[in-house]
Amino acid sequence: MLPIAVFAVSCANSSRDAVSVGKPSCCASNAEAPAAFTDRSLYQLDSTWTNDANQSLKLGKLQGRVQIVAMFFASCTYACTIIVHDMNRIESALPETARAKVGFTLVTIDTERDTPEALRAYRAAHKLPADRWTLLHGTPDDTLELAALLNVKFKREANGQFAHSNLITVLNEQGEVIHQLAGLNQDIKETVKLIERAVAALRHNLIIQ
Ligand SMILES: [Cu+2]
Repeated sequence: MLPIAVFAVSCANSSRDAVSVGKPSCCASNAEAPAAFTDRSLYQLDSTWTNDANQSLKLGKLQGRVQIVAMFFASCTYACTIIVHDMNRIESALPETARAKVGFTLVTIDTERDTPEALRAYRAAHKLPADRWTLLHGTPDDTLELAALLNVKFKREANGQFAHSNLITVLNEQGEVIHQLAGLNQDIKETVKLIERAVAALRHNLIIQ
């Protein structure tokens, strides 16, 4: 039952998009696309991001852990607070051994106001541990590209807020989408189970495909 659900979500939500944006393996230049990533991997993206410690990194840096990813903006007064709270609930629900192999990544859609400094303040305000949580800022184009791959839609409104999808995405060790939790305040049981399975696969060096 469970694996089928995983595959269905993966196919429906991201694999096609990932293939269309990622470089086809036939044409990938060795210098640009790390051979280790599959063509469904978000880690193929060449975009450079800045974290809240002002360091530049590629998404491939997130490889090696199961990653729980959401797009958000720091001044959101409603939904993003709940998205982060839902991610906190997932974090708390994981057994300690699994938690150490899971990362949580927030990527801002507010490229103008959410500077690395603003993200640093957000981390402090929400007490997000530095060893597990990554907060990223990118260029508007790179942010749009990642949003498209994650199936996140967003639109800036006149009051400076954003209307946006409420989605939490689970990436396996290779950066492939294996699950998405849509909505706010959802039941996280199934998501936690899937993360634990992905962590178990990681521990035994297997790749979920
Ligand atoms: Cu929001």
